[in-house]
Amino acid sequence: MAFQTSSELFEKAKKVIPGGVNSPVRACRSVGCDPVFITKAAGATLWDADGNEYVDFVCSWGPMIMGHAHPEIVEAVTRAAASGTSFGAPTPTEIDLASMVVEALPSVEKVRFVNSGTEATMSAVRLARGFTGKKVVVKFDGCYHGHADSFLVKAGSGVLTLGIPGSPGVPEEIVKNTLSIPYNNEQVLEATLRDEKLDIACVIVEPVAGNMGCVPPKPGFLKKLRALTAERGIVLIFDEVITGFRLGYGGAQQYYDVSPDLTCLGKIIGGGLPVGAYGGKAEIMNCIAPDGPVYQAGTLSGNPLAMAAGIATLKLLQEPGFYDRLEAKAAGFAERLNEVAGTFGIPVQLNRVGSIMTAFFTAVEVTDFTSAMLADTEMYARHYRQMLEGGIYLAPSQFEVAFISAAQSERDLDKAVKMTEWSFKKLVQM
Ligand code: KE4
Repeated sequence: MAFQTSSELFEKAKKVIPGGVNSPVRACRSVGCDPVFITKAAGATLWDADGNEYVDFVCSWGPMIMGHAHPEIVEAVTRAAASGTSFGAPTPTEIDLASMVVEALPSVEKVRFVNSGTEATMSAVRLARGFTGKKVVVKFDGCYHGHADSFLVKAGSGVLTLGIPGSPGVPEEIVKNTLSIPYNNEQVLEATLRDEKLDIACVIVEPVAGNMGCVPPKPGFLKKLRALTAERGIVLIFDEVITGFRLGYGGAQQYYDVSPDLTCLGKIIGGGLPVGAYGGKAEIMNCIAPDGPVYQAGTLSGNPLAMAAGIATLKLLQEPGFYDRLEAKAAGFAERLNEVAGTFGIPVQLNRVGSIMTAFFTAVEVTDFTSAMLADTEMYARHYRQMLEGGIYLAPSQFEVAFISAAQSERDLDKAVKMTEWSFKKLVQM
């Protein structure tokens, strides 16, 4: 195919794909520019159709914790492909990855693979409703659990970024059973979960919110949530699609020492291929077909390529000291960003948990959806465009996170700090 620039490709894409993208946030609408089309990636580097090079902090929204085209992951997928890509039948590798997940997460006795985080959370909620015989799902304002109907109520990520109130196409009858309450608010949490009039099946939470930007749980919030849900046999679902194998090999549930009833996974466990998973107590998981009556299925669930990529990735994450090194790298980088912001007097709240972080352009501490919404999205958009120009690839939304991966070198981080200085200097001059 003849050489085509990103803008030529975008024009072509828009003719055959809605918005020219296969996921809304990629359209860069909230940061006031057109997307670049990526043609190649290796390690922490992305190349676009115009030949520009970027240091990647999006990491495909989380999966690429080992960086792009990691040789051991590529080799595992290539080898698997040579033996066939999908059989629609059980394979040994599904047991291998399932066993690794069960071993990593003590709260997970059984796990079912699906093909996306959305499928994982959608299935976990259906399972919780089936297991309890109850209807109401409690979520938190600004948290995003994928695009299943029940979740598109005050959701985060693209829904928040694009300012879509919820979503047309989701009937009132569906969303009336979804109750969204403020994140990090123990008073409202207690009043809601103790309200006997509410027929609550489950609470689903991002143990670290990553879809209104990075918002850590306040000390004690998750433990309070665990205690209140246990009181009434409400199923507690940790949506660890971002935090799973990201905050540590045991995810957020190990990091905060809180044990949910069900866990949803995605992103990292697929090593860049389409995988989601939901798992938890055998007592609950045994309600899933074919053992139980709650139905869930998938043509490509557990397919050999995705399993091979996931197994190779988790093996690399088991390397002794991996997360300590990632934490040190992320902490050092965050400290340097804070210094730069202080130098230019730009109001920035840098929220970080492990290798997940967000720089909110606001002077107000960001602890929930309401405070996140005070961030200056225009200033973020200018910063985004300037950093892109400077060869740094950030999330095209103030309400997403940046990821530190094993692949970013000190040189890459130095460049990112230098470009941040350059961008902030331009911001204060405007
Ligand atoms: P997917 O269906 O996109 O694989 O996963 C949905 C999902 C579920 N739970 C959490 C906590 C998530 O963050 C996500 C998806 N994350 C977004 C970005 N924050 C994916 C990017 C996109 O939508 O293009």
